[in-house]
Amino acid sequence: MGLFDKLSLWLGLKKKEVNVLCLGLDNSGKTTIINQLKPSDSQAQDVVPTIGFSIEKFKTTSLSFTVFDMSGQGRYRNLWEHYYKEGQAIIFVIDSGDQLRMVVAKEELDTLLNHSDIMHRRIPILFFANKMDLRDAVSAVKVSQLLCLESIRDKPWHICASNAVKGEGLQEGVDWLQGTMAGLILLHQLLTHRDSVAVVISFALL
Ligand SMILES: Nc1nc2c(ncn2[C@@H]2O[C@H](COP(=O)(O)OP(=O)(O)O)[C@@H](O)[C@H]2O)c(=O)[nH]1
Ligand SMILES: [Mg+2]
Repeated sequence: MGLFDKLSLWLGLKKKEVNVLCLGLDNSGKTTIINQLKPSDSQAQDVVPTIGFSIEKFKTTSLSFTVFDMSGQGRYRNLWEHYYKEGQAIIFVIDSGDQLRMVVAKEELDTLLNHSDIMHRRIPILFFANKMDLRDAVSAVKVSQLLCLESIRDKPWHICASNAVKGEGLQEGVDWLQGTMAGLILLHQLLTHRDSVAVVISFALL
């Protein structure tokens, strides 16, 4: 069973599908990460090649990943933006060894954060400072500084150093995403069932 299937089991999400957007520049390691997260016993993948830009879609039992390469595709942006509304969590992957393109990664992140379908939502963002094994790789703290992550105040976010080829660092990220999503789901349930929760608490206090 893969990491994300364990996560969905733990959350009791057997039937519900959670949409995770996996974003980042091309070559940052997104496909490698998603492959590592897939259940080891079901490597079936549904890759949808699209002329001009690429969207990969992977499905596990209850999680649906949509993967975009964000660079070099500005002119296709309006075609994939409509996936933003559906996303309930974001995994943003950075090539820590590619300092030259870190500026481009920051621009893409800023564009994403300022998008009307993302801006006002408390959608959790997990950053992978990937390719930590490369000699030129900068630390996760440095990546966080270069991307100005401290300025993200209205969304839960977390950054993990990772080596996707070896699968290192991925579990830590998944653990964080698991905890954060569970907290958000609980909060949502508490708010939507406010009245019944109040009744239960009143009875408990009697
Ligand atoms: N050294 C190293 N190479 C990696 C790592 N993650 C991915 N790669 C390699 O980087 C290249 C691009 O990876 P890929 O997953 O296709 O990137 P994508 O374009 O973001 O989907 C491939 O050759 C991967 O094997 C990593 O953590 N360390
Ligand atoms: Mg890819």
